[in-house]
Amino acid sequence: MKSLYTFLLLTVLAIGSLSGKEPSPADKKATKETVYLFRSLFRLQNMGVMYGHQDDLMYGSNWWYEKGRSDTRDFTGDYPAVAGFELGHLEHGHERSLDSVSFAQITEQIKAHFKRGGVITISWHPDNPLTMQDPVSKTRRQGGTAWDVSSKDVVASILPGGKNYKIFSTWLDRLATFFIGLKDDHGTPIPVIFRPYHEHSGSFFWWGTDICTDKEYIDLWKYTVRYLRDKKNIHNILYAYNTDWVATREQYMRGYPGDDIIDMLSLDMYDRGEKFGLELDNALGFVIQEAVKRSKLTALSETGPRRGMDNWWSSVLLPVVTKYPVGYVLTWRHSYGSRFSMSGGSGQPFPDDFMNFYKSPRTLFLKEIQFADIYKK
Ligand code: BMA
Repeated sequence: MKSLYTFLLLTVLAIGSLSGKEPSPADKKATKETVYLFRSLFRLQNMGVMYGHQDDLMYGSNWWYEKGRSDTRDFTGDYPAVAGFELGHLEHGHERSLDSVSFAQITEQIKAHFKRGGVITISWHPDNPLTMQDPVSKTRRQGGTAWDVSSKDVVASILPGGKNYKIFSTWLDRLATFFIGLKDDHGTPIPVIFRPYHEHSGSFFWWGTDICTDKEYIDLWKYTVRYLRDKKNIHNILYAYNTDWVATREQYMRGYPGDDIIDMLSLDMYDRGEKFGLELDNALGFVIQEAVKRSKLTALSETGPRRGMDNWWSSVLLPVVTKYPVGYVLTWRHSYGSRFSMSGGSGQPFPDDFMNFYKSPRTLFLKEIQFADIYKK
């Protein structure tokens, strides 16, 4: 069943690449491979939904960095199509992330996943550049971190003219160095999807909706993209706009930085109860419609199962995400040492029902997208 589907997929992809009317990344100077990635993803999102997993290549709840290992592959026999990585604490020039993952090893795994023809997505939970300087706030829970929402002045303070402008520019310099370092063995820059300042509709990060004004949020985005793209000449990044739970289109679009900045419209929604299916359906409805209208990519960039539910993957997630052209759905990290894995503590990295999701002809894992040669056509 899956191979017939793959054949059809390839046929449609081939027709798509001949039609000549294809959408392009916001960055007019995007590298050839980045343009191909954008177009491949654009076509693939009509074919099926890719599976993505955060830190899949770095660790699982009971193993730590074994090159080539992956919870998804251990369980299904295939890697996820999309591999997620996190850059929090790279801004300080540290060797390891806020989750203790080595940035050198992240770079290594990004190269490996690119070589296999997989998609790479990157999140960033930067510390709070304002409150981290205050010794008193550092004593509070989450003080000085991305989750420190004790001051509403932080975004204004890092924009041009603000007192933390210099510090934040240094942080962006470090990000730039990291992105520039993402090259394959031939020196080709590796395209990545970067999703900073995520879950803007919530107010649990210092860039959240009640912590800064919409204008400040938009300015932060514009400043960041122009810094990396125009000042640092980095052209291997696709930028993803993202919110947490939203009920209306207006709520979703609040703070949207513009079509000249953004390549992907994405949504994060975790299952917290029975209404999830309907709420996700509603939100994806307008998010996808906006994306299609603007010729942008789409993703359910973070989601996770309802506690105690055995058949969540096949009965809740799959029916909704296959109703719309959703590019990928990503579930979050299996944090090392945690007693409860996604399968509720059974010792497996996923519940049995994950196999139904994997086997569906509408889901795409690495082998299926390898056929599409996403960086070459
Ligand atoms: C969060 C949690 C944190 C983690 C952060 C960045 O949602 O998983 O434990 O530090 O993501 O990966």
